[in-house]
Amino acid sequence: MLKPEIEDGQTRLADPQFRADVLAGLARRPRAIPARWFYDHRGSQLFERITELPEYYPTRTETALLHAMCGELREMVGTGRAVVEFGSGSSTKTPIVLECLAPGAYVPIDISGDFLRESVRPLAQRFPELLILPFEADFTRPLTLPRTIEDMPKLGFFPGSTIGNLIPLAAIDLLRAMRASLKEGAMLLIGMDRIKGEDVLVPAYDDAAGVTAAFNLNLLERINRELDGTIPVEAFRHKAVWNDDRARIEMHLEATENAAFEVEGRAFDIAAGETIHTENSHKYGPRDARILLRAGGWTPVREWTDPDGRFAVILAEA
Ligand code: AVJ
Repeated sequence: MLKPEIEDGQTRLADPQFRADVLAGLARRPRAIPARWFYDHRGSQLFERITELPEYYPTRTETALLHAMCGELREMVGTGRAVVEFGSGSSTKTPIVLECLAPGAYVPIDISGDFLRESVRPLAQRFPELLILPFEADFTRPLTLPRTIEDMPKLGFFPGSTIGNLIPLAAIDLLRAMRASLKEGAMLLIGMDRIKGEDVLVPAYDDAAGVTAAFNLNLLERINRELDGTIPVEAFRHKAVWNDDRARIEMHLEATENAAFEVEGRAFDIAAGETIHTENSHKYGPRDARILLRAGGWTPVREWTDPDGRFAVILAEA
């Protein structure tokens, strides 16, 4: 049954796709639930805290990079494009790019209308002259952008190495969908996390303060809250491992003892040592990143990295 949930003062129904993904994901072997379900209200707050952790280098590295590269970026991209951000634009990176490029319009695309409206408000205040056109849509499929920006060349913006959440097949599909949406003459500015030593990668996803553990475990709490679950959260522990063959960090929730529970009236058993796979974070070497972009229909034209080569921001054209 769908159950109304009280969250930040509003009554909601559990997302039917969340329900379907959780029930199917717990039933399959290996068990796996897509990472997109981390981001309920509490999960989004915990992710904010992750971006400020000393071990989590991606956000601060990319932010510094965007500041440092602004002059060169402006030269290559010009002013007057429509910046189309894939994701709600609630990050601190959005104003850096808007400040730098003085675009003709800004179009944040997100599947959650609530997140969109929340993120647009402070941007509208900070950039009163800017035409902001929030667009509620699923950007994993090609979409028709607002008529108002039809004649403006587009710059897609996809920061944060969010592309890394997808397996390469899905990443290529997404890049192609973006190309179809943005049309000819478009450019894309995308952040990708680089391959590096496990000594840096693993702590970034398993921090000393336990914030990433709480972020991962919150998924079980969300299932209990929204899907009438009885999962004993204390019987699970956060695990982050580097999968070298696939060049990705994997996050899992490992059962530390045998457990039996229900979700939406369905019974599940998990044995001690078994895991639920909750996230992939793929890392790309310089050539890997360029091949991925080309496979998705984009030609890399310029890239910027920090002095330690931890993170790359790549500019590509359609
Ligand atoms: C938002 C997908 C880029 O993979 O680094 C951070 C999510 N998960 N810590 C990442 C995340 C655990 C993050 N992305």
